[in-house]
Order: sequence, then structure tokens, then C-alpha cells
Amino acid sequence: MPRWGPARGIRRRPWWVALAGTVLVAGMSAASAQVTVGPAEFTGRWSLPFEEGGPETPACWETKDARLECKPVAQAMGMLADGRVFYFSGLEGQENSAPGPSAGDMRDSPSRLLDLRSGAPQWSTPSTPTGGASNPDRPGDPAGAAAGLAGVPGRPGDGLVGSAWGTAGGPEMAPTAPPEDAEANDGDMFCADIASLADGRLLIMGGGDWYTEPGVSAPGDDTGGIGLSEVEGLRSARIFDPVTSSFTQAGNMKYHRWYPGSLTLPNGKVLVVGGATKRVKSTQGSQVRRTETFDPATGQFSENYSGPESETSLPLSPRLHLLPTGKVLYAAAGQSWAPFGAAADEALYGMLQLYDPESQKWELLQPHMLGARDGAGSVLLPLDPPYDTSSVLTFGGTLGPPPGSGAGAPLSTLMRMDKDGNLTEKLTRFNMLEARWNPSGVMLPDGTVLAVGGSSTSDTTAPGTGLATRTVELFDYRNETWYSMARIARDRTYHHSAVLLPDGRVLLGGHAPPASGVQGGDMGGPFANNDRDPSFEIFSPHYLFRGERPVVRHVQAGIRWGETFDVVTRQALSAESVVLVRLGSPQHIIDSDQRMIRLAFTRKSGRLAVSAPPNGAIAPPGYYYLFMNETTRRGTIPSMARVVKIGPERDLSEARQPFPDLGPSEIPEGSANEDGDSSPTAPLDEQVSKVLGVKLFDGQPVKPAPALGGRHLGQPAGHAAV
Ligand SMILES: [Cu+2]
Repeated sequence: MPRWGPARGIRRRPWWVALAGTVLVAGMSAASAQVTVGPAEFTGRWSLPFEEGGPETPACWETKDARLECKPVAQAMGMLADGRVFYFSGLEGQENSAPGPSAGDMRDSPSRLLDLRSGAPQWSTPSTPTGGASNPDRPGDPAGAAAGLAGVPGRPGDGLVGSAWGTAGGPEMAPTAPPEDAEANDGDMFCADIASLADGRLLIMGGGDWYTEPGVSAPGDDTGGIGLSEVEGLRSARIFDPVTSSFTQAGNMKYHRWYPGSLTLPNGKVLVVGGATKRVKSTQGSQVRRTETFDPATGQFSENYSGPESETSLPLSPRLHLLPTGKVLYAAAGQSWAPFGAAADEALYGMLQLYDPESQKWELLQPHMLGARDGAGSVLLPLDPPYDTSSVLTFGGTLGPPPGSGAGAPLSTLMRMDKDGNLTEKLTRFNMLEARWNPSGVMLPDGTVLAVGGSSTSDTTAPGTGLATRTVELFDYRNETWYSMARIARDRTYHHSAVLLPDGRVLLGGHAPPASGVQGGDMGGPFANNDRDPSFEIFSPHYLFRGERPVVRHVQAGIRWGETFDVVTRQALSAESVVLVRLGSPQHIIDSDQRMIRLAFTRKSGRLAVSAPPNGAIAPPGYYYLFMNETTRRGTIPSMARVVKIGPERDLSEARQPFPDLGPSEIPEGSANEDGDSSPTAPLDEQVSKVLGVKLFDGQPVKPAPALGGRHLGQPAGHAAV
């Protein structure tokens, strides 16, 4: 395991040690010891839900053509360098077709911009909010369509059969191309992947073209006709420019990709892998097996192929992480639902695999100790100097390749890779407190990982029958323990997303499960809400309740790899760590580019001399939050983030700080359509002061907290008596 921050001669008291003296032990067993405790200093606090237009604007409204149009749902997000949040919707138009999505009713998913910098949420709409892509293969090649319907393989690299076909010298042909149909759903961003480019723009790769197959219809009928709802993966990619709030189209990918995975490489190019050519009627026997690389300088993709080892089989939205070696780890998890299996070669989903961008080849490492998992969270843990090892945390998800077990598991694992490439794996010391499928994992500035959202069972295996997990957990890798945190107010099962904000809070939004099959979509209690949810909630983590935050008074805007730069602060003596956190871009609970880099530093008078990451394998070029964490008697407290650009160039101008040091005011209460059921409403300092019996921010030691019924904080058994 990486050490907890660079050793600087200050004896730090981890927050769970501070906690241990203040709690009452309620019960203990080896893997699920819990104590009751309540203060937000330990459990954090969630805002009430809020949504675009406020509660007075209905979630959906009827348009002239008698269809429902709805507020977008944040199924994917991209954090912008100026502090705003870009997000786009999923399963747009599903409201028009219960039970089950009908291809003719689906709509291209629109995007929004959410601005929280003033304290009150404000929304704006990009020009061409759906991104403006259309399926480059539509209308289809008639010969290809016929061949695809008959199950004839397509181009080499499209899949298992296509690859074999191509290797054997078979003629290339397009996989079935969707027929001309309703034009409003041919370029859907839904289930595309999103990445932040080094210049701050967002790249959105793939997505879907909904259509009906075979689509038998009368002349002039533009509804798509009668048949099975199908979606074809898009070759399209769009680029969102935050300066102009508009999209441009990148070059097309060679392969169709619905649910691809992507990852930013050390040189700033973006690797795109996997994804499906078709949702239901793949004729290829596998997902797309070849990778492509996007070059921001040309705006084009190029195929990576240097032989059969350039291909592999991965589930949808594969969990990928860039390791310090510059290689890409596939963490044996993804979204891998399918009632009769997803691919002929899906056994590979349970293998840990390593991709080398230099040789363009995959290496099979070993089976993951839990095998393949669907809907598992996966987070690269903080990278510490000298950056020669790395660890990946995976948690939750169902077990087994498709169709899998269907039930979420509470298991979490750690994989560690050393500088020689040796990989070891183990279960964490404690399991999660609750079994969950599809949890988001957000890296916080203090190095802990917040797991939020999900369901007891897979929404994709049995839509509408899961129980939402509204509990929230925090992983502390120093003791490999999960802690129970304040609960969320809304169900956030499939197609939700969460990002770290520049002020150290966490923005959680979305929820767009597949229709349950019941008219209206919702099965009713106790099952999770099956309707799409456009609301957001904001988490104020434990460290925001510990007193005054340290202040970074100056840091330069652009930091060159390998240089030494100054962080000017009055808290130089009590600084615990300086960390970089890459701006978030999650989709399907995974953000492959999420990474935290701890930086070595030396203390000077009124400043820290900090060593930048050495290269792009540690910190790929682009925008990062820079937080300075301070050691206090009550635990670690992070500063507000400055947004810095890491890469080959330095920029000595002042780095932007999107949120002011005092922070925005709280999100207004009652700003969503329904009331939340679990968020406290009193100002946070009043609540905690009441619980603790002391004034919160007077710098006095914390008095022991009384037990609070109904709220629990997991506690490692070995530390309960400290
Ligand atoms: Cu999806």
C-alpha cells in the first residue's frame, strides 16, 4: 500500500483514531463492526436534492406532437476548468414508451451546463444540446444490411467472428446498417464515453442510433415501423468547447462503439476501446476487439493494430486505469449484462489485462480473484512519490460473466502493481457495509474514496426489481476499512454520476434505469424508483466540518512536468500534503482518468517548494485540482482547489480558483420536485454544535459525542478501544 502522505516529521493522527475516543461501541464482528455516531465531522452531510427549473417546473412536459420532453438526467458529467459542470442525459424519450424502450420514441440525449460557483445553481444549454452527431453509416448500405441480417461477419476487428473472417481473407462488409427512420435519435450521446482533453475541451466518443429491426412500416411512416428495438453503436465523436458552449464533430472512429471505454494516455492522446456494434443483434460474436487512438492535434482517430495481440475481448464500459509504467490496466469489470451471455469469448472479462500503447498489444495477466464483475466500482488509489507502485480498489458489482449473478456483492479488492510489473491482489481487510451493484467511486482530497449510489441487484438484468442503496460509504485505505456516511435522499441506481467539485464537495446526479416493463415504468415500493431523475445532491464531506480551511495564496497556472514550483501559504508549517486530482469525467460510474497524485515538497518560510509530477504517465496532460491539505487536531482539512494545467509548458500567471475561499452558500432547501427524506435541514454548524455540546469552530478540542440512533459509522474492530 502507498504510504499516507510523504513523511514530514509531523505526527499525524488519522481521523479514525481521533474518532475512536469519541464513540460508543455498539457491536463488533470481524468484518462488520459498527459503532453509532452522528456528527457531520465524521459522516459528512448531503444537501437537499435540487434540479433545473426548481420544483415549480415539472420533470416532463408534453410537446405539440404529444410526446413527453423531460429535464436531462446527469448520466455522465465532465468537470470544466472554470468550475462549471457539463452533463448529458440518458434514455431520453423512454417516458414515451412504457413498457420497454421503443426505438422510434427514443431521442438524442441533450446536455446542460450547471454552474454552482455563485452558491445558487444556474443552468445553461449548449448550442445544439444533443451534440449534433448523426450516424455516419445511415442510410445503410443495402448489401451490408442484408448480409448482417443473415449473420455474415463484418470487418476485421469488429468482433470475434469479424476478426477471424478478416484474418482468413474474407471480404470486408459493413455490419448491418440501420434503416432510415425517425431522425431525432440517430446520434445519441447516451452510453458514449467522455474524456477531458488537455486543452480543457471534452471528447465524447460513440453512442447509439436507435432503430427498429426489421422495421416493417407503411410508406410515409417515420416511426421506425414494427420490430425489435435495436441500437447501433456510433462511429461518431463530438468535441464540446466550454469557451463557445458548442460542439464540433471529430473524425469518425473506424468501429461502431456503443458503451466504449476511453483513457487519456501520457501524451494526451485518448485511447478508445471496446463497445458494441449492436446492442441485441450483434453478428460478430463479441464486442469490438480493436482499439483506436484519438489525436487532439489532428482531430482524427487511428486504429491500433500490430497483430492478433492488438485485439481482446472486454465488457461494455470496461474499467481501465493508466499505471505509472505507462501501461493500461483492465481491472476485470465493466457493464456486462446480457441474458444469454455477451460474447463467445466473454471468459476474458474475468482476466486482468494490460495494454501497452507502445507495442499496441494486450497481455493477459491472471484471472481476477473474484472473476468478472458487472457494475463494480474501480478507482486508482493515490500515487505517491517516487511513483513506482500503484494500487487499484474495486468494490461492489455482481459476480460472474454475463448473465452473472444479478445480485450486488459487498466485496472489495485491492490490486497492487510494483515497478517490475508484479501484480498482487487481495480482499480488503473489511468488506463494504452493504452489498451494492453500480456504485460510483469519487476520490476525495484526503485520499479517501466515497462510494455512493447503486442498487441491491442489477437494473440491467432485472429492470425495476432492485432496492436502491441510499447508504453511502467511505473507504480509507490506511486501514482498508469502509465507513458509513450520511445517506442520500434519492435513488441513484443505473446511469447516475458523481464528481469532485473544486471546493472539495461531491456533486451527485442522475438516475436513469431501464424501464421496468410495467406501464409507467415504476414498480412501486419497496423497489427503487424506476423513473428518470434529473435532480442533484451535493455532499459536504467530513473534512468540511473540522474548522477553518487552509488557504493557497498563490500557485502558478501552468506546471511543467518535472519542475519545482511554489505553493504560497500561511499554513506551510502545518501542511500535510499537496495533491493533484484530475478533473472528473465519469460515465457509467467509471472515470478511467480519475487519479490523485501526491507531490513531494519541502517547507520554506511562507511557502512550499513542490515537485511536479515527473511525466505524463504519472499525470497525463490536462487540468487538475491542486489541493493543499493541512494537518489539524481534528484531522486533515483541504484547501479550496486551484485549477492548474499539468503538461510540457509552464505558465507563471495566477492559477484560477473557481470557488472563493469562504465557499458558496448552501444549496437552497426544497429546490427539487419532492422533499428529500434524510438530509438534515439546520445549518451544519448548529447541528454539529448541538451534537457535540461545544461551539464548533472555536478551535477547542472536541468533547465526546453521544450516540445517535439510526446513524452508523463503521469502525475497525482493532481500533475501537484506542
Ligand atoms: Cu448505459
